[in-house]
Amino acid sequence: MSRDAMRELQGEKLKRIVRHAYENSPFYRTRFDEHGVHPDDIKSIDDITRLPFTIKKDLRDNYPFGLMAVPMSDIIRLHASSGTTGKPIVVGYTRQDLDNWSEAVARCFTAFGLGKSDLVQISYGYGLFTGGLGAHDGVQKIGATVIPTSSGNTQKQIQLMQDFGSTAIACTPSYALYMAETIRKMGIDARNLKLRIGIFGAEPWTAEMRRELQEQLGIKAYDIYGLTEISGPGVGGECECQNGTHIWEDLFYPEIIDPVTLQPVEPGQKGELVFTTLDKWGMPMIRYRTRDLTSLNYDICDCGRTCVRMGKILGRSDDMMIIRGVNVFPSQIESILLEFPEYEPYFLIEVDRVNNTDTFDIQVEVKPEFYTDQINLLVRLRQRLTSRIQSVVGIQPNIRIVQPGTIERSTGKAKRAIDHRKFE
Ligand code: DLL
Repeated sequence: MSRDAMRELQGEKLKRIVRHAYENSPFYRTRFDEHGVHPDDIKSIDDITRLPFTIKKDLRDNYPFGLMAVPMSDIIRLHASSGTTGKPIVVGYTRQDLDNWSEAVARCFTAFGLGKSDLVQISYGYGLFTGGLGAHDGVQKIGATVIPTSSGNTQKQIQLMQDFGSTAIACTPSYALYMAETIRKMGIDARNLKLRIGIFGAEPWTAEMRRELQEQLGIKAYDIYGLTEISGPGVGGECECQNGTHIWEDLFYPEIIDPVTLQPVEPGQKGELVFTTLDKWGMPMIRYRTRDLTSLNYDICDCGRTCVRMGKILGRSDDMMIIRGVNVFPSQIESILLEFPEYEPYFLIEVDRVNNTDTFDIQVEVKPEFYTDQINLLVRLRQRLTSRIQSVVGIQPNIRIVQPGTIERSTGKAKRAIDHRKFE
């Protein structure tokens, strides 16, 4: 679709959804009235900037069903996300919403090269988390075979993967890493499995992690992005070019804003991603601030798809830690660690404040073949990692090398950092 035709379509859809939200959700009506904007003011997609933002706190304050814009009898499924603090946020879907969501996921899977003859093992958690059921519906939509294993029970999963001949695996990248490790421990050669495609998302992962997973599992690893508030997985996905994540912008309209001024940034610049759901009726989200930091690229992709591409998620603004005044993202540590063949890709950052100074500890594991009782070798290895992190991040960490297997393996979203500091 040409850019002009897409903007035309987005404008038409925006007008409909804004009117629906205003007329059926007391939350949006009050919010729009307070902001002095009325559905009649929305004439094209350019008018979106006249609308107020919605934030996670709005969902928490209106827990559980306060943002629904249809009678509860039209809601046929609920999902929720617990987040790190406080009450969960709850989302509700009409039948149409579920259809649109599975359409989005199906587009991702098609772009990954999956089809009817694939057997897709879903190792995202099933339940209130959107990963399991969201991916499940997408697999069924493209007519592939779904293997709904959910997460956990790793050895049994791998046994099934071998017995059934799963050709694709959908899980978090950190769980995929743990699976690869378990496959090795079980004495299985990953190259003898039928796996060819990995469908990884729900947490940030770096280019280095992609290389590692592709190598260890003998697959092509694709990124799939999404969030509960906007539907779940499949808001966007990569294509065969693996040069950005296509956002299905006829369903989810993306903007990038400066998180401080809240103004749109120049095209191509980094900032906070904001979404408006153009075709979600149970619980529309208008200009929802995701907290995810990334950029958008409107150049047409070599694959021929015209939908905008999003860069890798650098992290959530919530994940960013300010340590001794310096911004630190766990993904920076992941990239650096993976440059070293001696280290496992597992780590845990711990930050605290002692005598008014921030401490910055990182636990890392050395691969069993490099783990030695020769202290001087480990000390040298530790020094190399310390100075590499210091040169990239700008502050010196205290590296602790721990025994292989010590750092907790994750079957869902990995916990990569703990901040013990108390902020009043
Ligand atoms: O994680 C939905 C999902 C499930 C996406 C399975 C992909 C695969 P939430 O639990 O609400 O929903 O978390 C959403 O996770 O705002 C990002 O910060 C992060 N996230 C999701 N996908 C990616 C990705 C699901 N591909 C939050 N890369 C989002 C980086 C991601 N971060």
